[in-house]
Amino acid sequence: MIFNCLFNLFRHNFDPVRSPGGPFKKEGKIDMNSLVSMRRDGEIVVITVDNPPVNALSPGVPEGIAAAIAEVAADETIRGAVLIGAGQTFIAGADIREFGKITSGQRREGIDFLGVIRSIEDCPKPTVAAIHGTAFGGGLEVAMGFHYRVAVPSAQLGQPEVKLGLIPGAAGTQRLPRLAGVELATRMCAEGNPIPASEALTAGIIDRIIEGDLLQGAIDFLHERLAEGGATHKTRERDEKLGDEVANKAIFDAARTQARKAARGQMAPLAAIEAIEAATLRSFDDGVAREAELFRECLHSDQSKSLIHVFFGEREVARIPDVPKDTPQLEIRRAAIVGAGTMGGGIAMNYANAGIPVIIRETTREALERGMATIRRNYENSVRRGRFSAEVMEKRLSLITPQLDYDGFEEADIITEAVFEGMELKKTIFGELDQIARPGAILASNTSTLNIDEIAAATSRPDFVIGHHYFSPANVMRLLEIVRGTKTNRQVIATSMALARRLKKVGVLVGNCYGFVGNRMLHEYGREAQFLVEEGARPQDVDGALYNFGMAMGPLAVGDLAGLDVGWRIRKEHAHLLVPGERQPMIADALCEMGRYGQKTGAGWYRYDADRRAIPDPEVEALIERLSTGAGIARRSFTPEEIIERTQYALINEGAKILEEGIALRAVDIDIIYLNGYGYPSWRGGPMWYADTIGLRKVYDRVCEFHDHHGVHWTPAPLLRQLAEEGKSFADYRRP
Ligand code: 3H9
Repeated sequence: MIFNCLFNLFRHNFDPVRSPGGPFKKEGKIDMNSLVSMRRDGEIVVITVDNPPVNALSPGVPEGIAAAIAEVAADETIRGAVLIGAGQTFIAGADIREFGKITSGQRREGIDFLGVIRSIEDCPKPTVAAIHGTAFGGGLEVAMGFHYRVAVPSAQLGQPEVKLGLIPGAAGTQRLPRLAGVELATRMCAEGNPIPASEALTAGIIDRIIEGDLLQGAIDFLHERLAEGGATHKTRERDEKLGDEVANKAIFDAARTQARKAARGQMAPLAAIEAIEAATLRSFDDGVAREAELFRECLHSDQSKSLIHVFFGEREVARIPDVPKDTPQLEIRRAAIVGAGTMGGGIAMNYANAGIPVIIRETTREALERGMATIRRNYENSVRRGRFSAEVMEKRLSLITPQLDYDGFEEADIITEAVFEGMELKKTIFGELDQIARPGAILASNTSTLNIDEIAAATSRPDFVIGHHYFSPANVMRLLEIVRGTKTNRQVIATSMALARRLKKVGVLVGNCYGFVGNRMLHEYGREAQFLVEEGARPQDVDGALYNFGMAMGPLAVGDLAGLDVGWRIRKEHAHLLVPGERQPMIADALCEMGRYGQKTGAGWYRYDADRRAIPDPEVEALIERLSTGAGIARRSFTPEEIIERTQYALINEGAKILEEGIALRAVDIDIIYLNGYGYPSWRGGPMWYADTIGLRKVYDRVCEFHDHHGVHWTPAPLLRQLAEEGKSFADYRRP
């Protein structure tokens, strides 16, 4: 059944005459259907796609375009056509929601994209695609079927399918190299990043940049072509840019090496390269057939389903049931930060990058100068890597005012505290801020674990206190965990979510508990990694298994990077919360007692060479063996699968508790946190989605086995048990 749908998706025999609805006239324009219309402009017609918000190729759009083109071909009084998108954009691609319907078998009829585009290309009269906003994915593929393309200077063109675990599936891998050449097409399809109109012009993807009115410019361009004889260039018949085998081999080899590094573990980038390689080695039709096979493999993969889940998840997290979109927001024009350490400096850079002036305060001149020097060094590195100019750097630096006092804090619309993770210190600072800040200013804490209500209680305005938990390095990591206190005002939440977008972050709202969502789960994950080491796995076995699973780094190596002393200090502060008799890991504290804090001291779980490469250390292995044997722990070796189950299921079990308690609004919120803050592989969709792909029954059964074997810290989450018994998934779950 599914195969049939996909077969339909790629069949070549599209018949526009049979497209649904049939055209009808309305006020001088002909509606091909409700999504595509056509109007006369003298001897030419303008075809408009109007499918808000992004003119995706939902069912009806391709059919409508093809029906309009059929009309152009058949009507002797029409000499050519322009296609344009209504609203903010040209066509941003296939309708991503349709893919899930196909793979789940919900939709039987596929859209014949290939046939539609071929019918456009075969139109005997010249056609022009007029591009503004984005021509992405299927949108660019449709445009490449037109005989000419023009665009406004701000337009972006791209084949971003790999970001959804797919490859172009409407002959994009076959037409793009014919227009842009093999190297650029390979880069665009394998990496998925868009290019601006100027680059598209140089590469030959578009024929002209239109300054001013796009539609008029496109109509003028069409008239010029008609005056020259009205040639109809078919992209599929061009081969002058397909290169030679030797040069192409070097391009594909380099692209494969890059894809294996930059998109480790992902199949789509390699499939995209293979499809373009087919374009260079086979006929157009055979290349299209190979593209279709590869597209189908990608479409049905767990990787694509996961990445599509991530695409919609990143948008879903912005929806907060009791903070509707129209909640009034506070204006953020000026910011201030307490603390110029690693976090404070990174946060200040975020504000400056967004053009918001920010004051940064430290208590000693030495710490302030050190903080500013780090900020400058980070910016200089970006300039060196060509990310922006020295002028931009100076502009951003000029927005950051370093100082030793609270002068000017009374004018700030938001003040973020980013000091040492200690409750007493934070309470003192919030007490001071309460005296200084103007009424209506947001007071945010960058705490990574502490009780936001207790911090808020140190002020007379707990409704204006909120957690803004940034991730290190704060100027790079996309996640902002926004922690809602019991009394936090809805306007403060709405403003924080909007601010996250302005700072180019993904804001995820979470509830208040120790460690919130991310670090509370991390605690279980990191602890299990250490237990595995105590039970006989070597640090490199644990880190290696998780790296191969797709994590950016293994948990022990992350500890070394972040500094083992950070966790050590937090554990000491919270020692009173430990449950007597519950097993606690021993090794990290022992390493700290030896002065092995991680990379910063040249040694932690590993030894580090001058290039910061981790080297397994026999001294650590001896320490582990001595302490674990001394504690009576039986030691054995572990397979990578066991390591993954123990660590991932620890994350998932805690995630289920967090979900049931309402600390996270939805399972997808947890996924987005892990993907953007903890180096979780996007193609696995996040820990909760990963659990769904395994099946909650299996996860629950293993958690029960671990509980029997390892004790109370593996107590199964009631929600995990409930969903497993009901045969449901985390994605289905909505809190009553
Ligand atoms: C493809 O084309 C395959 C082909 O080769 C054909 C194969 C046969 N479909 O991001 P925003 C929704 S694969 C459905 O917030 P922005 C989005 O969910 C596709 N819905 O706006 C959101 O909904 P809501 C290749 C889509 O201005 C709303 O539109 N194309 C699609 O920040 C606004 O989106 C892509 O991968 C879609 N294609 O950014 C492009 N696109 O309001 C993916 C968006 O309910 N899209 N929506 O939350 C984007 O990159 C950005 O959305 C875009 C606009 C840059 C276009």
